[in-house]
This record gives sequence, structure tokens and C-alpha cells, in this order.
Amino acid sequence: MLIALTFGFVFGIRSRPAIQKTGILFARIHLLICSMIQQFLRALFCTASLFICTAKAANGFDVSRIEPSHWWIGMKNPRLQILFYGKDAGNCRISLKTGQTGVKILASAKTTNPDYLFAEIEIGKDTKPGTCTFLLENGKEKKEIAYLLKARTEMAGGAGGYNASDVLYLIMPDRFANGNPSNDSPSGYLEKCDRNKPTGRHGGDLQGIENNLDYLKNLGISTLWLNPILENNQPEFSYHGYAITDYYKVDGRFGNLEEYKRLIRKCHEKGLKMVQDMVANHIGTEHYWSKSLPDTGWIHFAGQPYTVCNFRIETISDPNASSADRMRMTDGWFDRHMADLNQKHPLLARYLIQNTLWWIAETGIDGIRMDTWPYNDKEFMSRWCREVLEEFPRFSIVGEIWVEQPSLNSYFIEGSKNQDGHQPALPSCTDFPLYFALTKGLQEKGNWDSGLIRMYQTLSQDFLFKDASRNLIFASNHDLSRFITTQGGDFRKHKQAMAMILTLRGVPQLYYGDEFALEGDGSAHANVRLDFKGGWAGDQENYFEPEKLKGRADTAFRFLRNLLQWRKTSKAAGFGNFTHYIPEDNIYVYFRKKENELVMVAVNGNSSAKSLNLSRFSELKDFPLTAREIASQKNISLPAGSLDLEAQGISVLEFRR
Ligand SMILES: [Ca+2]
Ligand SMILES: [Ca+2]
Repeated sequence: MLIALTFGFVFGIRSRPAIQKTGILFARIHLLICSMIQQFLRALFCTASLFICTAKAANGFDVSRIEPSHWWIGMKNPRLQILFYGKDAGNCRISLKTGQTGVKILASAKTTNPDYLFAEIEIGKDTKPGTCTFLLENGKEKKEIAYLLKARTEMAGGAGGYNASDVLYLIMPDRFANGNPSNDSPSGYLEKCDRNKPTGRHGGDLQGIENNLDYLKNLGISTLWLNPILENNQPEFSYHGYAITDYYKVDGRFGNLEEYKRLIRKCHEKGLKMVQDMVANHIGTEHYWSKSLPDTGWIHFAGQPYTVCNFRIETISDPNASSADRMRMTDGWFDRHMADLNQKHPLLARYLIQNTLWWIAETGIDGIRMDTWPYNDKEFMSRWCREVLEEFPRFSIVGEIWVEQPSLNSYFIEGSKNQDGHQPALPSCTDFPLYFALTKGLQEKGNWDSGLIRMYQTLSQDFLFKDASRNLIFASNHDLSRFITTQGGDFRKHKQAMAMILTLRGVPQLYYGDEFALEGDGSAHANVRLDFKGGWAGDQENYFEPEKLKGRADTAFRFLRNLLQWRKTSKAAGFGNFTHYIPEDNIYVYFRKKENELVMVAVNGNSSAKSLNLSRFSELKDFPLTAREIASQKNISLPAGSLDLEAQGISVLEFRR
């Protein structure tokens, strides 16, 4: 039609001089001819259109992805949204083949992209486990698609959550151990293994972690947290895992789904738990959604110039923030290769929630560490938490919130009464304020407002949290400098930090290498993401054999293992009531008390030895003045009413009655 009209218009313009020269009759004849040509072109175009339609139909349609791939009967939410993706899949009608009981298709949704079809189904209580069959048809072609519905009893075990008696150990899977060199550079992946490149892939994998579970058990940690193991098929920087390109696939360089499930099963057999790192805020730009956007508004700033996030978390809770700043925080891209998802899109929101439920049900993970929490849509994240915890009430969730003030953390935490009406549902957060207090507190000389008073002041704000003992506490992670490096390489301060992390309120989290007091300046990430020595065949040293360690690495390992193994025997260290005293002379003292157990920790922030007068501490009155000194594993008596502290030393004492 458009072509025909355009041709007619062009013809008309050209014929005007002819009208003037030859008179009206000729003009009429000309117009008649024009009209005939227009009709001919119109007919030709319609025929062509019909031909194109016929050709399209003859080509049929494809369904190359179905997400989620399968589901479970007996979920508390009986509804399920299924995404069908493939050429012209969105032009199909979907129905159920007759004879299926309990399953209903409630609705189907098409989007602006004809390659997507979303179906909303209901799985009734009377549905039997097995396969149901969907029928997709577009008038010319039909396809039957089998869809598996498993019994809830077929879910992997686990999903039991962790608590303050646990200790998390963060592993960067690409950098821990290469258990299977044959998966280092599989076909179909844009980035190949190159161990000489600090920001490249090094070949570490799930098999490498599985091979070393006994090492971890012997160290004394209880829970693994792995940086994301989902596919990151990006051309570079794919090793860290935070640019996911397939929400339903383990990265082939780490292994496959079966290997991941086996790793989790083996963890559970050994009494270890597994925390999965997830990212709802953004996807890698090589994700298939980037190439074929499921709908308008699926990704923020899609097709527009790169708009980077302002990284100002405070704009979310700031009552005075401009909406422009807040929008830039939630909608801007985290990085050029990380496209920001619009979780206000209802189909995307359901997709992300179901994806989480799928991983829990399929693998039996015990918890999730959710990346870049405040960068997500906060209302969506509250819904995400509620729906996940409704299906798996014992499951643990910790959100990464990188802020210096406890108030900015608590805004996002369940139970907080926010003046703007936002009702958060996140159970726990990464305790960055405590991390900053620890780092600065040990860097500085003690004074009215510097040194270990920072610890006291930060922990005094625990009133902001419904349960601060759920906070994840740490001295380092994959994004930070190694703790000892923040302290100018002072090994005494490293030991102070490790002992505090394992005895303060909260869930302790260690980072691989903490056990050797590794150094590394985090201003370049690669410095703190080094390969674990011994994880690769041919490595000169093997730190997986701690009995062969030498020097500081050996001392650090034995110091930490000793604390970790003791912590397993102590109820007070994890669950004890926490009481602390205002630091005097830059000595910070706190207690954990649970029933017949009392743990006393005294931290000397001075570069000289000190004698601590114990008369202030009423907690000691109910306990015998003989204590177990955890570091030396010796019993000590305190009849003189004082405790000797080494320069920059820490004493962890356990009293039992
Ligand atoms: Ca490998
Ligand atoms: Ca965002």
C-alpha cells in the first residue's frame, strides 16, 4: 500500500507539465492510466504481501528456549510463568493437549518482540508428577512441547539456611583449583583460558572445589559461598561471574549442572552448606536478551547511549534526593558490559523470582548472597524475598550493601520502620560499616574519636536492626584489599581482625587466603584474586597441604584453624548475648554469654603491651577466675584481677561454670 501510494504521488508530480500542454482530455486519460497503474501496483503489493506471509508460515516457528525448563508440583504458589523463545514463537497460540488433569493455562502474553511467548499456568493440587504437553500452533504449524512437573519430594535436599554458628568461606571459583583441565577452554565460549592474564580465565572449576572439601572441613569453616557460577559468556572479564549471560546454566568452564549438584550433595554429606551468589540487577551484554530484547522496557536505557549508575546508595533512602539522582542510581548501568534490568516489568519480575526458586529446588543450596542489593528496584526485592521465603522458610538471604553507615544498611532490612513507607524484607546484609570500623580502628592511634572507639560506636547502632546477629561480618572479600595490606602488613593486626570476626556478633565470613594472611592491594582486583597455590598441576607450592606450610603462612593457618575449631564447640561465640565496654586506653573489651559459657575478648589497639584491670567487668563475677586462653590453648588464672595484653594483641578467653 505504502509503495503503491508513493509511486502514484511521484507519477502525479511528473505529469503536471503534461496537463498544461495537452488539455483536460489528455489529463483525464493520464489520470485514468495513473489510477490503473496505482491499482496494479496495489494488487501487486498485496499479492507480494500474501506471498511473504505464506513464506513466513511455511517456515513455521521455532522454540529454542523454554524457561524454566521444568517445575515442581506442590509449591505454595501454584502459578508458573513459562517463557518460550524462538523465531515467531510469539505468534503462536498455546493450549494444553487434552487429557491433562490439574494443569490449566490461565493466560498467555505476547510482547513487542514476536519471538517471545509467555504463558501463565496453574498447577492444581490434584496434578500428578510427570510430563504435561503443551501445544503451540500458528495456523500453519503445530509443535508439541513436553514439560516436566516433578514432585516436591524430588527437590534436592538442603535449603536449610545458615546462622551465627556457621562460618562462610568465600571462594572465587576460577581462582581456587583446576580440578578438570579439559573444561578450561570449551568451544562456544568467547574467552579462552589464559593463566598469564591477571584478569583472564585461569581454569578453576567446581571439580577443583569438590577435590578440596576435606581441606575446608579441616580448616573449620562450615559454609561455602562461591562467586557466581552461572554462565558468563563475555569476551573479557568473565572470570568473576557477575555478568551473567544465562540464568539457567552453569558456566561450562566451571562444569555443568550435574557437577554443581554433586558438589552441593558432597558438601551436605560432610556437614558443609552452600551459598549461591546471584545477580538480579544486571545481565552480561552477551545475554540473549541483549540481542533480542524480550519487550520494550526490559532493560534500562536499551539502545540509548551508555548511562552509568551514580553508585550513590544513599539516594534510595534520602528523603531529600532528587528523583533524577535516584533514577540514575537504580536504572543506570553498573558497567559497560552489565545491562541494567527493569524489575518493574511484571514478566521480568516473575522470571527472576522463579529463577531463584528453581535453583533452590533443583540444587538444594542453603542460602543466597544477592549482589548489588540497593541497585535493584527496592519494591521488587521485597517481593523477591517474601516469595522465596514463603516457599523455603528456613532459607538464608544476605544482600550486598556497600555503605559506611549502619542506617543505610538498616533501611533495606526486614523490620525497619522507614519514614517513607518502604517495607523491606531482606533478612540480613553485608556489614560494611563494621568492616570500615575494623579497618580504620586498627589503622589509627586511639583517641576520643579514633581507634577502637569506632568499633564501639558502630556496634552501638545495632538498635537499627531487628537482629544484627544475622549481619555478615568480614575483614576482606573479593572486592577489598587483603586485610593485612590495609594494616601495612602488620601480622598482629591480621590476627586481631580474624579473632574479632570469629567472636563478634554476626555471621563470620572469610575470604580464601585469609587463612595464610595473604597480602594484596585491592585497588587492582586481580591482586586479591590470585590463584590458590597448589590448585593447579605443576604449582611450586601446595597450600592445600597445610602441614607443609612455612613461616607466616603456617602461623596464620594454625591461628585461624585453632579459632575455627574452637568456635564449633562454643555456643557463646555464635549465639551468646553480646555486651561491650567503652574502650579505655584504646583497649576494646566485649563479652559473649550463653548459659554456662562466657567468652571474653580484649583487643589492645596500642603498639605497647598493657595490663588490663578487670574490675570493671561485672560479667566475670559469676564465673571462676580460671579461663581457657584460645590462642595458646592453655588455662590461665586471673586471681590478681588483671590481664596482660601484648602490644597489638588480642586475648580470647573462655570461661565455663
Ligand atoms: Ca578447569
Ligand atoms: Ca538497577
